[in-house]
Amino acid sequence: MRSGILENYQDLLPLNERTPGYSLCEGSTPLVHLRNLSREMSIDLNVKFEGLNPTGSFKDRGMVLAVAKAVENGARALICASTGNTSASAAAYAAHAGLNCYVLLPSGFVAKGKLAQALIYGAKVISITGNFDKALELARDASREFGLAIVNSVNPYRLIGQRTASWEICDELGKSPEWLFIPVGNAGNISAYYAGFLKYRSLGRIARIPRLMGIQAEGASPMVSREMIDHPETIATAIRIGKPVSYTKAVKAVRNTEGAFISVSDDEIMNAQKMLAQKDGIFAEPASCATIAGIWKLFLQGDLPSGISVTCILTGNGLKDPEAPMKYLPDPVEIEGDWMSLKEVLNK
Ligand code: AN7
Repeated sequence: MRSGILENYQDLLPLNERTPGYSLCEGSTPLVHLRNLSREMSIDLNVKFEGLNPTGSFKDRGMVLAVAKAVENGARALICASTGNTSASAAAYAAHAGLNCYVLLPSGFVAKGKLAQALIYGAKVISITGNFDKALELARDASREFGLAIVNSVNPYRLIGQRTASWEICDELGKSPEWLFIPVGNAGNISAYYAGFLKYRSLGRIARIPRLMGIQAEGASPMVSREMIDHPETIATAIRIGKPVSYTKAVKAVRNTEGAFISVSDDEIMNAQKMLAQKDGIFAEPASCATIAGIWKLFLQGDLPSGISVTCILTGNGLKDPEAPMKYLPDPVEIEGDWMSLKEVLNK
């Protein structure tokens, strides 16, 4: 039977005999070689498709550990704020562990699939006016006042669990990639990858840490402008975040690896999403496609060295948010259901 990250990386995670061994078979996601985009940009481009985790995003890696540790420490209920994916994951693992779960969402800015997930897994969903940053502030207050275990990335176990993705990449490649592109919202995941690579280097499993390229949406790019933003805006709602909790850690991760923070426009993100799907057959959500937009942008500017090995983290599944691409994709061709009508279309 397949196992999850707690079993696969038990030696590198803070587990003990009282930690429940939860698993929805998270992790072990495929590293897919993009044959067409690799050729076009003259690089060796692999994507880590985190959208194939149990709830469709990378959040499951940190969540399984955070929930296991919460139960180990006697928690009865969880709380989180979310742009969507964290809430879907928290709700699923709460169900798995038999806990109640409260989620705070920015009203009107969570993709439909993610909202459906939080509801179907049985979380108490509370929609607030205001953005994610406000929701997180409220969730932290509620966690203190009501003794609820907070499972946002302010919970250290979340980022520790997320390190496992960096380890899987190195285990599979037998070394680290030269460059790594990753979308940045709350800046937790990029910090987790950095910590994961540092750990593997200290164990002698890799020689070098990749250059970390953090990609943000233009309207929500506090890491690029180096100042917090009160009103973040982007079609990539997953990363519609103005005040990243892990700001300082992320700055260090990028500085120490000679990487960079780059912003891309919503148009560039949506073009990249279509390009990834139509050239290489992978449907990732807009926030994830910010990475492809970032690589493409560097390529067009002539700033992407040819021949380098690049891994790109596709953090979430495109199916979570079909409405975003459907805003600009053409409607299907509608015909009468008869042979003559079909022939007419196929002859065109
Ligand atoms: C698909 O679910 O913050 O920089 O509340 O869903 O670690 O925040 C989601 C973030 C990238 C950014 N890609 O990661 C939430 C939430 C996807 C995401 C990010 C998110 P961080």
